[in-house]
Amino acid sequence: MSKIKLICPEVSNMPWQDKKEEPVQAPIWRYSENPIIGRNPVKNVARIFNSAVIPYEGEFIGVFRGEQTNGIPYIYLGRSQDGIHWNFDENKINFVDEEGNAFMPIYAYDPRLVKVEDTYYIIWCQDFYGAAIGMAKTTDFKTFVRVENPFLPFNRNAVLFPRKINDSFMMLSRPSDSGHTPFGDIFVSESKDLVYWGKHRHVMSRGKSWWESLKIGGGAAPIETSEGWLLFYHGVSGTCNGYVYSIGGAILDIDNPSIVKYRCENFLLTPEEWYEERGFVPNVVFPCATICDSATGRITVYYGAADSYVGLAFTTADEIVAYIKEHSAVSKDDTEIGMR
Ligand code: BMA
Repeated sequence: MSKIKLICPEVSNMPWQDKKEEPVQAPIWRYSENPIIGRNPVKNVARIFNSAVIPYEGEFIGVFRGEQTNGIPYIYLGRSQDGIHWNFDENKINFVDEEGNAFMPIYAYDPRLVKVEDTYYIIWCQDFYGAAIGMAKTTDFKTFVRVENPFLPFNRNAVLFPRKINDSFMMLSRPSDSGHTPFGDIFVSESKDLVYWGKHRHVMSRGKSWWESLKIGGGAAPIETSEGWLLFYHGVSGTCNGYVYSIGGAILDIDNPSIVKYRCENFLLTPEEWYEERGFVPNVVFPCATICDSATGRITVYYGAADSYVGLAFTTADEIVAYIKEHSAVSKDDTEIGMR
């Protein structure tokens, strides 16, 4: 039994591999068979990465960033019995408007998939006179209805919380510019109806640690735990040879997630393996989803690698929370409510 409680369903068939004996820097270890999705996984799709999955009807379903052979990213649906081996639809997801008319974005990337109450929400980056956040909902993974774009441009990185907080939907996002933004902090916004978003609060600044000193962005949907919201996010370092993306961890206040309780000054995962260091964009690990099992406290992280592959990494609630607390370094910017 884990000491730290995960407040989520039991998922006894989630992908899992025990920790190996050799020392790892942090309490999170890679799947030995990574990457789980290789090149050219679907007709007309050269690479799948930065993708999100969720348990569904005893199996797993996911929304995948598919880089088409014309170079334009779209979102593809995939299904899996074990969360490791995936079958993808050959056609990209067809989004419709409330009336059922086709309503496709020009491009779509970095999807997150979050269940709130009985509805599944997809949140991604798309064109809205510049890079901005798109959102759609589904209850059956057959019809995908786009809802209002939550934010003005520019913003390329958003993820919903898996439940309402104080009766409001909550969304993390990272306002940006239209390019490969050389700055960026995480903010949280709330909405009663998923149409009007407001009460914007600052959550975390880019870090003092050099691995996250350029910008940060929300990664997987926050995980509800007995210590607060466990957030796996990405942090970027701007080296003389380009950006390096690592995975970081923080714990946000359960009732007011603009307050950071603990923030790990060390990265949890940084590019080390060939599939993370070598690819379309080298040196990228980019988390977009987790699967958790409340019975065991196990957590599996899905991350994009080098903008080319999908990898898995594992941890437990006890190990990750203890590590984040042990190495926590929060600044005033993180610990205040974030209102000016
Ligand atoms: C970011 C996003 C991610 C990508 C990363 C590294 O700006 O576009 O999709 O993984 O850059 O290229």
